[in-house]
Amino acid sequence: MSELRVAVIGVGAMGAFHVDSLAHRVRGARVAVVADADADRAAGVAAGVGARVETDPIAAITADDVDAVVLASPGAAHEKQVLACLEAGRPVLCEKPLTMDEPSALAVVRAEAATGRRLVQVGFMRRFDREYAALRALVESGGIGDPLMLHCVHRNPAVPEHFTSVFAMADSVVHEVDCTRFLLGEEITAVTVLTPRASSASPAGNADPMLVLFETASGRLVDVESFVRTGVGYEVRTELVAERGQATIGLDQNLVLRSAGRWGGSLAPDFVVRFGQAYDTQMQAFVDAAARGTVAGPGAWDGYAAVAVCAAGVQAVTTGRRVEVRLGERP
Ligand code: ISE
Repeated sequence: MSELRVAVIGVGAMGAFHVDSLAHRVRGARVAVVADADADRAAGVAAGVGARVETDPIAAITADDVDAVVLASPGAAHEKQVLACLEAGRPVLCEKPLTMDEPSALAVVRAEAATGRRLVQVGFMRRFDREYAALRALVESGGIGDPLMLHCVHRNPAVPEHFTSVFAMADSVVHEVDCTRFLLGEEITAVTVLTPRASSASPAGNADPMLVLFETASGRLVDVESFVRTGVGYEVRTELVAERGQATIGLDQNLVLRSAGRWGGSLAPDFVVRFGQAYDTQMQAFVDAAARGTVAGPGAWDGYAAVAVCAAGVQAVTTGRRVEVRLGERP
């Protein structure tokens, strides 16, 4: 195959970023088709990369001039679109969430298993970030012994009004769910959410910040500070505490400047800046694997587990109780 022909479904901010990545920073692929509910937006993005526009996402997924699919459509559309990719035998990179609830996510896992191939990659891009990859390699090497705890900080400078505590669980904390599973190599079994005094910027009735606690299958603990209206910058830090050492990533020390009697670094303004390299590396891995008719990185089961843990997290934050996670059987 010369160049992998990709259909990008949904070209809001994230989809448009993926189109740019495929067109300018990733090797071996081109954007063949762009589909979006907003036809003008699709036409504008498609024109910039010489792609054609398709108004029906399923028609784009099944088109003859498409080899692989990137889904950056709204989460509620994912289930139908991922199943269409499986039916057509097309590798798909699906942004999170895989689907909107546990039964439908498990149905995707089973549908993929029935094809006998790995075709679904879920967009947990942090796994492709250099620092997360280095931390995972450190854990695997056994260099600092058995991991015991993770301390995570996930802060956004600002978010829109619709970003409730429930939304933050599924949209932000979901990344720590996947990182926990990635770094520790085991499932999360229970979630508890503590809610301190809310920021005055938090919409009424919502908990921002919140402290989320994960328990894992082997008894490790992970705490996550989720604070999406800090008014400061985009900060994602993780400290791993192990038996013979600790390791921290996300210190934002790109450039430490001394000037005018002060010294300091700078914070990324948003996740596309902080994780720009991770998004592009993720896309390159997807393209390389899709050219071989498969996918790389986090798959349907990882997407399902994240949906299940976030559902428990939503229950935990709305009831104030500790909620256990019970995963279905892995095919
Ligand atoms: C956003 O959707 C993301 O996926 C970012 O990685 C996350 O940090 C942010 O909080 C979310 O809103």
